[in-house]
Amino acid sequence: MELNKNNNKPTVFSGVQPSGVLHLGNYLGALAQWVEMQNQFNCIFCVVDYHAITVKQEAKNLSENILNVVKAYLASGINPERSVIFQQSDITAHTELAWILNCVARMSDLNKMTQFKEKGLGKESVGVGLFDYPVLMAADILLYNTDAVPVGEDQVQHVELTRTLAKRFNNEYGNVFKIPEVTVRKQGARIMGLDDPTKKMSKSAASAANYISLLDRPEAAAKKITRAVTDSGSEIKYDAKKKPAIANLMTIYSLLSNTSIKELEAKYEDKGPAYAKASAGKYGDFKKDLAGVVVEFLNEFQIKYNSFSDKEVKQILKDGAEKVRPIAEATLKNVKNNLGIN
Ligand code: ATP
Ligand code: LTN
Repeated sequence: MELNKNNNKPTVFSGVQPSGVLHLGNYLGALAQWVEMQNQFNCIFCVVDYHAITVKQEAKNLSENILNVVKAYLASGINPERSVIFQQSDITAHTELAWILNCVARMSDLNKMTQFKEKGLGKESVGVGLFDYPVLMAADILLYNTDAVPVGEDQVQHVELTRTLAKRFNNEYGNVFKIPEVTVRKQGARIMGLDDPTKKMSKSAASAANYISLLDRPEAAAKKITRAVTDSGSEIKYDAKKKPAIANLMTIYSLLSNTSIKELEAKYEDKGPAYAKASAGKYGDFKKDLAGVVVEFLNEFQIKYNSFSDKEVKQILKDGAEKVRPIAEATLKNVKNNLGIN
């Protein structure tokens, strides 16, 4: 990774919380996008452990989950020789800059965040950290002169807030921050729940039937596909409004098998009604094939995932922190200078 060399490549920064096992939505919306970006950009991928503790975590689970997120990055195809992987809490500049940005952010900025409204608002004991977490995310991004932030659709609003805070700081205290752009995939930016195609696939969903975990036993994942909610009719046609469940399954199928939606529609053109008649239920052929695609993907993913030792992963995190620390510290120094805190 040539972070310190002037190779003129734009910088990409993104992160995942070590708050549980990742699911297919995380992979298709975020990780798969990161893998594609590795050749063109200087990529920095963070394990955002301070974000995870905005919700109570068991200490033992958290330390395991930090290593497991790195294993998921590696199994997805992130190459530590090309991209930097590091742990947020290893670089103290993140929390320092977050405090400074807290003094730039307004309550009204944070009150607009829809994710907080969905996750926290109205609950009895919501931590201040959960409300404030987009500010820490802004600090993560702004420390590295980031050009692009590849995320799923649910994070777009947080990157917009990052842009607002960066511009406000630059205006009020002098130019320090680069203004980052958000990048979301055309397909896969919002994978929906298998049990409810109106809500995004989420590891915090009430039922495990909602998601396919990247560590689900492949046979169990196949069953989840078979049992996934479908729409009325039997046609395999992409229509996100009228047939949201089938559109979601088609998106998963298309991305995992590298087949276009059009090709899928053509492949299953005559199969729906025929299969329905054969009493295996509507969409039977399609779901069976999709289950096969998912099983193949998970088998491959899990072999890679299990091939990395904890020791190896810890070394990757240590090396990563050493590479990014000078960049973060230089930005923080500029920020403090402009504030008059030297
Ligand atoms: P969850 O709500 O599922 O617990 P999260 O959004 O808190 O998850 P993270 O692990 O922090 O999950 O998210 C990592 C990345 O995965 C982010 O870029 C996020 O936008 C993306 N992502 C999460 N869920 C989906 C989804 N259903 N479809 C596409 N991308 C997603
Ligand atoms: N908030 C994000 C995780 C996250 C992140 C970031 C993503 C924290 N810092 C910086 C991109 C860039 C989430 O919950 N998915």
